[in-house]
Amino acid sequence: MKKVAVLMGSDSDLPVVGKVFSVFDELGIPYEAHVCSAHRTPEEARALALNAKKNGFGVIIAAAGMAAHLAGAIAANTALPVIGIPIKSGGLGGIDALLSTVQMPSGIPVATVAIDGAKNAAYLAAEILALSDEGLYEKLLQCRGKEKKSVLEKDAHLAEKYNK
Ligand code: RP5
Repeated sequence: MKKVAVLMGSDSDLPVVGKVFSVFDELGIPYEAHVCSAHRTPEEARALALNAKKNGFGVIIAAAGMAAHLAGAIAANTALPVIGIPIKSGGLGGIDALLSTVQMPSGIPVATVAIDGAKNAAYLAAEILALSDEGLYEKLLQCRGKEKKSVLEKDAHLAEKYNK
């Protein structure tokens, strides 16, 4: 299976980005994590993107806050799918990062998840890898099944408590 590169603009993003690792560990998806910044380490970010395909990556996740250009800067240097996670940081509650990540010019897409939406970034990356991996696709269906079971249990619990 191809690996996922999980990039974050700062280690201060780790409390959110860590949720990606939990999902990947559960699904058995190989990944590498790096701190790299579009603004503070632009050469390193560019090199990671340029070399990602030959280094065995199939998808890149890029998380950043504030003027969040990391996902876009990565997408500018690779045609691998790039998923952006806008991180809530600074004074604008993540809206700044959301708009910076999502508003890409045509031809250079970044699939942007919700502010701090690390879990969905992980599941979307898994879905992309599952296009060529039936076993992973089955695992994703099982995850959906667990989500469904959990909601049905919560509904039953609520009904038992309130619906007299
Ligand atoms: C962004 O600036 C990072 O992704 C982080 O969300 C934010 C703040 O970074 P630090 O000042 O905490 O390193 O580039």
